[in-house]
Amino acid sequence: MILIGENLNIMSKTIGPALKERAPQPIQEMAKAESKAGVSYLDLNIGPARKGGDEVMAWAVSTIQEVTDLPLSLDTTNPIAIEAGLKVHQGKALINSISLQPDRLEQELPLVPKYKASMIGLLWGTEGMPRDANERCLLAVDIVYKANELGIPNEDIWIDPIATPVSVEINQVKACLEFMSMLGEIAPGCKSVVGLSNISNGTPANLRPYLNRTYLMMLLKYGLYSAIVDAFDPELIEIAKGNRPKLVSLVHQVMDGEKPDPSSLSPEEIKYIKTTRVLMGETLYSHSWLEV
Ligand code: THG
Repeated sequence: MILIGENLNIMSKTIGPALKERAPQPIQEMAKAESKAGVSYLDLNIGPARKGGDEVMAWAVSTIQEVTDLPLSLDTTNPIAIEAGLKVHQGKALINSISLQPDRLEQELPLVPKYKASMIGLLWGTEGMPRDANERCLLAVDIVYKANELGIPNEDIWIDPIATPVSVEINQVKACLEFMSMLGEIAPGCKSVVGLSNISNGTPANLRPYLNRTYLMMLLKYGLYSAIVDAFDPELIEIAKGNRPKLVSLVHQVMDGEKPDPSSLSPEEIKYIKTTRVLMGETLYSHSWLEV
C-alpha cells in the first residue's frame, strides 16, 4: 500500500516555526528522514493558512523538492495556497483535500485537470461530518460524479471517509470501516486514503501506535489503498509493507468473530487483540484499555 508521511506539519514544534521563519533546514531534514523511513508521498500541512498561504506553500514545496524526489500531498483548506504549490511542484501532486462544500468544489476541482494532479475527495458535506456509512456513500457518489464531469478519472480520486478519534465516537470509527467495505462497489477504480493518526488523537502518547497500527490492519481487510501516517513508527511501516502477515490475519480473525486461544498468543499479540475489540466497539475505550 501507499504511505503518505504526516510529519511535515504546522502543528509540529520544529516544523511550525520553520515554516513561519522560512528556515529550510528543519524542513529539509524532516523531508529526508521521512523519505528514508520508506513513505511514498510527503504530506505538507500548512494549516488553514488564510494569510500569505500561497507564499508559504510555494516556498515549502520548492524547499522540500530540493532534497527529495517524492511527490507531495498539499494539505491546506486555502485554495490559493494549493494552486501556488501546484505551480511549482515537480511531478504529479496530490491535492489534500477537496470536500463537498460548493465554494470549495468550484474553486478547487478545476485545479486537478489544470495541473494534472490527483485529489483527495474528503467526505465532508454541506452539513459537515457524515453521520454514518450511508451518508459517506452519498457524498462519495456525489464527489466522484462532479469530478468525472470535469474529466477527472476515478484513478485520480482518492476517497477519504474521515477517521475520527476512538476516544470521541466509536460509532464513527465503525462507520469509517463499514464505508471502506462498500467503496469498491460504489466508486470502482477510485483509491482510498485515511488519516490514520486521527484515530488515536487525545490518547496517551505511548499507546497511540497500538491504535494506529490496529486500525490500519482492520482497514487493510477492506483493501485500504493508502494512509497518512507517522513516518517514524517502523512497526506500522512493516505492517503496511506486508511484512506482518501473521499479525494481520490474527486481527482479521478477531473481526470475523473468532476467539483465538490466548495460551497460544504472545503478550504483544494479546495487546493487538484487545485493541481490535476496542475499535470494533466490543470493548469500551478507556485510556487503560490494554490493562483490562
Ligand atoms: N485526512 C486528510 N488529511 C489529513 C488528515 C485526514 N491531514 C491532517 C491529518 N488528518 C493527518 N496528519 C496528522 C499529522 C499529525 C498528527 C496527526 C495527523 C499528530 N501529531 C502529533 C500530535 O498532534 O500530538 C505530534 C505533532 C508533532 O509532530 O509534534 O497527531 O484525516 N485527507
